[in-house]
Amino acid sequence: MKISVYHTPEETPDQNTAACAIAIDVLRATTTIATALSVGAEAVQVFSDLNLLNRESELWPEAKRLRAGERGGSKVEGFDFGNSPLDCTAELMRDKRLFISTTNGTRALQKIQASPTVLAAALVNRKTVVDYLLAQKPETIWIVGAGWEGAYALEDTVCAGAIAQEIIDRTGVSLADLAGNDELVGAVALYNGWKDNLVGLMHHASHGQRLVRLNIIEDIAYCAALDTVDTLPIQREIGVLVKHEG
Ligand code: 3SL
Repeated sequence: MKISVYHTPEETPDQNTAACAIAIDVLRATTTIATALSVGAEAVQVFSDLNLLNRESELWPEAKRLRAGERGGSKVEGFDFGNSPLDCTAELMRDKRLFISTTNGTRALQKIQASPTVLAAALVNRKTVVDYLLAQKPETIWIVGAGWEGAYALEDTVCAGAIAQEIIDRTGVSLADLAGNDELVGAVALYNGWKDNLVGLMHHASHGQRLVRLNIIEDIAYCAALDTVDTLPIQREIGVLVKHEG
């Protein structure tokens, strides 16, 4: 098993050679997707384009759909939700399809959607991701951070490191054997430096600071928690993620 980390969709090679590709947007898209599926959403369908989301979701029965749209951290006017995992209650989500478009996270998922296996990871569901990887043992794994508009994001890298460190702890594989590129080594070092203060790291992150400016504080603590959501989103068809039933 070799893991390579790409910090942004832009850095990710166009020629996809990974057996398993994992998108991470800790703040907040992949945290929201995992949470929505954990409380009973039927599926989450991702779009980078808001107009396309509107057109596709119109084809779905009204009582069975919800629309989430986020740009720049804020809810897009006319949508049911922005991108807060705390809005994902069982009462609202059960048996609904969540159509979602966010600034960066849904783009990361689209970048890797041609992979044989596509997963969505966050700190909250780190353990379910590692359980899956250890059971399936894909030979090459790409972890793709959503970043922010093409730039590096601390919170996505720390999550990549958390996944890799858990694999090292549970299997005894060496970092040298696991690392597919230098970015993975850096991600593990970042995680080990901050694992006892992940909330603190979120506040150093530029997107964490953006959310604070928007007064979105509770989401940061929720997104920084490790292993609190027992759900692995896996792509069932292009752009459609469902809960993996292990
Ligand atoms: O960039 C994204 O995709 C979002 O997750 C950003 S936000 O956390 O909703 O502001």
